[in-house]
Amino acid sequence: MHPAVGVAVLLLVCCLDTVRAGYESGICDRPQPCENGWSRIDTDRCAKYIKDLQTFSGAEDHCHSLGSELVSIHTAKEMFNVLCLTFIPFTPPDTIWIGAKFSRKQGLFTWIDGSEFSYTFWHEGEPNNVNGMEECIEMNFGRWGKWNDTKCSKNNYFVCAKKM
Ligand SMILES: [Ca+2]
Repeated sequence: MHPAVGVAVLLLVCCLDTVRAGYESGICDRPQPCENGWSRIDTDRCAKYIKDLQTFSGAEDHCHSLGSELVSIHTAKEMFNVLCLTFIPFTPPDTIWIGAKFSRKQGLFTWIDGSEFSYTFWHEGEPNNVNGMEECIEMNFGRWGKWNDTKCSKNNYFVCAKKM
């Protein structure tokens, strides 16, 4: 092997491990607080992880009762912040509702808070719309963070967000 290739491989292994170690332990331990148990996810929004099993519409209703909407995600940074709200090290992920739903009228996924749907973090092979029945998006599917389209009648935990 050419020495430069060996160094490149070593660097890759070292740095992937560093990222994984940070992800598994430290980086998620410092949420920026807002108030009353809400955490900052971007410059003008705070979010709250609700560990209550609800259908998509049940989760929507719960968020509305808190003056919020199911969370929308637009950047990798927001994605990471939402993931960290739900993250428990060395534990299999719980799937959670985020605020995206398929619009039959438009033929695409939209955020229910009306913001632009441009960023995605799909699990490999998703969205696959099994039996034409999967119109809501859950995250933490199989792997931390990853998105899956699924039946809106499923029960999941969820994350609400509001401007604060
Ligand atoms: Ca699916």
